[in-house]
Amino acid sequence: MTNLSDFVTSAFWRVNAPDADPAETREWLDAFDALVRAEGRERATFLLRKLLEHARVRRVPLPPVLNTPYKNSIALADQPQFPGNLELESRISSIVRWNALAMVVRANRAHAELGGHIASYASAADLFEVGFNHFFRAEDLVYFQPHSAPGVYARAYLEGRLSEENLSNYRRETQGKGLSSYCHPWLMPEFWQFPTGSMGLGPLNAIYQARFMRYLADRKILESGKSRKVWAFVGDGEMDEPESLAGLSLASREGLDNLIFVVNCNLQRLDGPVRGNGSVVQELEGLFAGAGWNVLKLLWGSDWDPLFARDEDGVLLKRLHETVDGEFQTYAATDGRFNREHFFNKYPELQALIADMSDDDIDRLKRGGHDPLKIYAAYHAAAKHEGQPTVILAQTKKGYGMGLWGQGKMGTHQQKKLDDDALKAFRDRFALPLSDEDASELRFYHPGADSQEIRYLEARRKALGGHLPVRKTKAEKLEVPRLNAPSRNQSTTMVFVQLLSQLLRDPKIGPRVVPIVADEARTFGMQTLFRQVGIYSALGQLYEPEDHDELLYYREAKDGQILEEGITEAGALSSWLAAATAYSSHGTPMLPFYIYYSMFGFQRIGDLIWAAADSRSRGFLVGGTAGRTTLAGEGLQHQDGSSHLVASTIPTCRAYDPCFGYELAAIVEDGARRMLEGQEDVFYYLTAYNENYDHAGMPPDASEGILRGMYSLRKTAAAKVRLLGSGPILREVVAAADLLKNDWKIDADVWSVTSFTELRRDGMQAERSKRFGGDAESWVEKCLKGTSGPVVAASDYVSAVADLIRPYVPGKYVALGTDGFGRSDTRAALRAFFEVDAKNIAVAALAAMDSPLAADARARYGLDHLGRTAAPWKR
Ligand SMILES: Cc1ncc(C[n+]2csc(CCOP(=O)(O)OP(=O)(O)O)c2C)c(N)n1
Repeated sequence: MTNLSDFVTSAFWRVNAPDADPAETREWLDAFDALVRAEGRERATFLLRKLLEHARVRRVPLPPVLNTPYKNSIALADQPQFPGNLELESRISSIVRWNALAMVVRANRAHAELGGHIASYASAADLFEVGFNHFFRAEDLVYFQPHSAPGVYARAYLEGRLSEENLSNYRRETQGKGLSSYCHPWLMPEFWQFPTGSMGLGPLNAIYQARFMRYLADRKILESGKSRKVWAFVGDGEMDEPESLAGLSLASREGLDNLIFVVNCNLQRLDGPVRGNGSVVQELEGLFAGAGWNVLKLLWGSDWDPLFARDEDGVLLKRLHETVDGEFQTYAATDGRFNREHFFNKYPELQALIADMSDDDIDRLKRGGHDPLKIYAAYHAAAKHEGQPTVILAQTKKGYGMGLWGQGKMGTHQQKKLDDDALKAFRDRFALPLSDEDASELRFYHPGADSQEIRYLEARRKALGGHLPVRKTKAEKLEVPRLNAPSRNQSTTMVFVQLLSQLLRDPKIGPRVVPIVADEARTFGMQTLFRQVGIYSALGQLYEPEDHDELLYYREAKDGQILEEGITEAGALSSWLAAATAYSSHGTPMLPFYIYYSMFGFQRIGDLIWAAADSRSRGFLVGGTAGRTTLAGEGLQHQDGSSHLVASTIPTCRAYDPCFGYELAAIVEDGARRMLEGQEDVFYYLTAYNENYDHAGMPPDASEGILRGMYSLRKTAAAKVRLLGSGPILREVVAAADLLKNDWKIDADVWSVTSFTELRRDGMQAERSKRFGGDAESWVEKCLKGTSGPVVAASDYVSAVADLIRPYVPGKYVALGTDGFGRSDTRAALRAFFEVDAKNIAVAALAAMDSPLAADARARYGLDHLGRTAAPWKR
């Protein structure tokens, strides 16, 4: 049994086996060098490829080719001149570091419950600063690591964009002058652009954002779509999120050279090392390279250059390769002496390499992500790189500069309290002009508007076009056309597709409509759009589609309008988010419609939808094949009975469950108007079903009720019971009213409920108004006023959806729904099973009236056995 270090060493030697004939190797290498010198790198790459192909033919096993040595990708000789003032930049970065730290420690001294992070920004500070001073143009889009937000605030404070009062109210937002914990556009709408607080969403969104910029450029909607960059700062621990990885191949497939990832490889996450027993940098290199990215390793600072230059026999590299991340973390947490003894003294050759260095010199050896010269070189190469997205794997130390109190310490992620000694040590480490008292009182430091530092920083930002992050809240208004509701026998999904076609044909709004699908366009009968507006493809269509001789063939085009994302709901939603916030990110309002299997929306990618709400998205989500009984055959994992419940929890989501085409038309028109004309930060969730039926014309005076959530469909003075229904179950409700009338001579009023969730919000608002002395009446109360009898409601969703309005319903209220697991059967059988068909609703109405006829009805409709069986949600 080998021990761990042997294992790692043997893994290293598998790749770096001993050389059996060094002289022969030398000859080959010399020949290769001569080739590069004489004919250039391109030719060398060509020959290498030929050699690899040949080796394959000869069945010679190939070495792993996706990993390069554990050193910087950019050689010293290729490093560009650093154009800034290093000394000044270092002073600025020290001040930002201090203020960021002071902000967090101050908040926690006053209120220990507030939380916050110091160590993450401490590791990322130089990565951010070089970006701010040299690369982030005002029009670029930057996704920041969320828990590094204090650093971004601290910089904005120097820029005069945030006040001392703001900084003093970090994580205290309810009074209006505080700062958000993380990057939340909802809470700081003029500052943060992209919410990244939920790990993994930032990297995924950044990829689709970069792709959407290409889409806008290729469709000639956005001129600058090609030149602007998207930067995403990502944690190495964060790369474990499936979402972080989900879009990598799309980014390279689409050749997104407007996209730069900077993975902050401080080798630690919250609990401990990201890959204690391995190397996260090497793992990520293989992963990104395999996905087709340009990978730049930024591992070592300038003071390592002479060491590598002298490392002729490769012993330094060998030592680096055999060191696992868990050990690198210990080296970060310890001093020069420890590093000398444990890292360098392992081999005599290595010991010799650092013979002239003191322990302090060793202590000062920087990792690449803390050296502005190396960072500049990597960013410069990334920004120039063409044809591929770039990832920079930047090695840093977590808690950099926090000394004994935090640097490389296992628990450093959570460290938010520092004693006076730690504060003074930090001050000294970064040479901050603060007295002992300033340090222990955690005073913020601003060198003054006229100081060299601020003048420099402002000049840099001016040269790059202005401050960042800045979020725009408004865009041009677009006029929305009137929509006509189709009335023939069809499903609401087909009605929706026709409404979408009307919008697409509108000369003003048409080009701004973005239809998005995740490989379900045919499911929703949207294939007509393939031909009408085309599917976006950066490459156009390089093949003759199989169905080219058909009228509605599968048409891909450079200026295609549909985003056909393939089977990735997370990707499609990210595209939707990019389009739904284009009014802010690009000043170009778009109108995205993402239509998907409703079960795979809120349930599967609910957190992305939550982030979209935080982003102040404007657009439509359309949950197709909706309902637990209307999608008949598909069964348990496909039938959605809960999305409306989740939708109700998202403050900016207006969710509707319409039954008739005219309802859908009114809702889409109103929604588009609110978003494009009224510039309201709302998005709509609509459920669309695939049951065909006739769509009657709109009753007079229904329009207000359709939008507010309910309106009267059938009313008689003699009514003894009031029935409410939504989606296609409204038709069961109408049928139940007929049964009550025909079989039991009982009149019933019928109400179409387009949105239980909007009714609930309105009810809550009225209730609150009353609590504070007002006299508002809820829409439910207004509608039901002057009618009598119990109220019975039913939908194709769990009963909790209809139950949302219980507090506002006068008298007895019975909420029916489709609780339980879905299953496959015919619609009629499923509705009987879930007890939401006409017969069950009629029986529920009679029972709610305490009528003796209920028993007769159960017998007549054959429902008596139900009393002896378990409820649907238990079966
Ligand atoms: C989806 C999600 N899960 C968990 C968290 C909690 N969390 C915040 S930061 C963090 C660790 C981050 O580590 P890493 O990505 O390596 O970044 P670092 O702080 O080390 O730069 C965790 C677990 C979160 N914000 N989002």
